[in-house]
Amino acid sequence: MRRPWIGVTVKHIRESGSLGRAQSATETAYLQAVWRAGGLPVMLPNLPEAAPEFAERMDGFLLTGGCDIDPARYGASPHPRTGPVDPLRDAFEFALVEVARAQGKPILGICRGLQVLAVAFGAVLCQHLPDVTELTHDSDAPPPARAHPVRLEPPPALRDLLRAHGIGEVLEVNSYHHQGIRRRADCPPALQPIAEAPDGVVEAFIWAPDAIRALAVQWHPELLVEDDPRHLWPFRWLVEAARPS
Ligand SMILES: [Mn+2]
Repeated sequence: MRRPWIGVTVKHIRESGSLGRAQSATETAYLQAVWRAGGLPVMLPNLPEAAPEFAERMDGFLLTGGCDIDPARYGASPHPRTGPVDPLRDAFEFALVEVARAQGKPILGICRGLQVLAVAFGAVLCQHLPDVTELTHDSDAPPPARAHPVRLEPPPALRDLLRAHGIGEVLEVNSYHHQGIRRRADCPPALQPIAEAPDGVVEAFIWAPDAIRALAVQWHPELLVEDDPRHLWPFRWLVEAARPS
């Protein structure tokens, strides 16, 4: 059986010694997790005009972590702690979500990827969670540290998958974000929250117009997989949903 092609989004980095020219890169852990879950990871450059062709040729998408989204995308002015932003990456990823949605291709969003999906569906993000909660979401503990638990409320369509991975109602996760969806009521109506931190921050949601077409998590499962293979479950969801039927 051929592995589904999973398009993985990338960030821009400026490596010293390259005269400040931007390079396209993503963390290897994402690519390895996609492979380990049975997918063929393919890195996608931030070319907004190419989004329709990627949507057609890939079987599914992984929106990776990274910088803050330009708050203009959700009609807000920047908080002093927001930024720097990457307008080209924003343009590409928002275009990609639109065309992937239209084509019914499954999307997994991680960290910034959750936020991109939420904003694409109309959410307004909390731009700096430390202003509004005592819980540490912007942890500086290196992987595989856990920062806080999440309480899962999976829909029936995810229950078998979670059971197969030995995951119950509570999952200890890492947390490397300072923005997010403050509470359930801030989730756009099209999105169903499926995990919440003890302070009410939305830590995961699905978009399921019929079957689940998007899954998003605010934590970084790719950094936990090696320590605890149960964390592969979001990648397994993506690869199975991406399998050409
Ligand atoms: Mn968190």
